[in-house]
Amino acid sequence: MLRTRTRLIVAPVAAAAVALTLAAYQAGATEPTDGSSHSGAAGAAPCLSGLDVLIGDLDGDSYPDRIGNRGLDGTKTTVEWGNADGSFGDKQEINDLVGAGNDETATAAVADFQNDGVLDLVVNIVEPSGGDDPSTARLSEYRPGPLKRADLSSGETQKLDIDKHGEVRTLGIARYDEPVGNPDDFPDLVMVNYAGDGVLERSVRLSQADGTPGAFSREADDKYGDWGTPAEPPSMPNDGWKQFYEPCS
Ligand SMILES: [Ca+2]
Ligand SMILES: [Ca+2]
Ligand SMILES: [Ca+2]
Repeated sequence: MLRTRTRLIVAPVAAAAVALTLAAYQAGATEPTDGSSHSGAAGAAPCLSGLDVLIGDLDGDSYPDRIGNRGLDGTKTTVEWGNADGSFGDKQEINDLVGAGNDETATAAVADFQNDGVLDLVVNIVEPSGGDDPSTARLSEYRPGPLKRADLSSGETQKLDIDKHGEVRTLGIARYDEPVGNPDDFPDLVMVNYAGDGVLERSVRLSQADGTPGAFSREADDKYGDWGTPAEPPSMPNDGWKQFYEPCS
């Protein structure tokens, strides 16, 4: 009789243990298989490997990817997709990934703009004019991650006006105090545009309340903008990543 009672008690406990294990497994296995939807489960926070390489998940598969930014001006961005074993795939140029034409230049800024644990992309594609007048960008977009590996597209792409006052030459992130209200922890955008007639302008786009890059603001540009010439260009902050991310341990 005692033995039977024991078995009756043990059985539900064992079933509960199995259920708990399954729930824990399911909670950890939330990464999407096609990289096209938000995982909801953030991987490790992005971190810096040296000055010009950011390690973080860009496609939402939970494995860290390697984003290169040689020169820290957004003109030589590269992506190496991370594998499950911690290794990285071949280095791919931003121009190829976003489908820029032979005569076009893709400029990019990668950061976790809304701090949800997945990296996001700001990209501008323009065919440089080479003349006195600036060209109009073919595309200026904010692409919240996760991004598709094939073409860095996002399911939530938004148009940006970063080409509003000229041709984007360099692009990056920076931390600016908000001109009105409190400073926030969302990366801001900074760029140097060719405005025409030999004038280069540094312009900024401050983050909005949800982290999305905002629109052009005269007030912000009066405070943080600058201008110069190709011979004496306005300075471009190059410590944006350092302002937001710690070195990888
Ligand atoms: Ca990844
Ligand atoms: Ca993000
Ligand atoms: Ca900000």
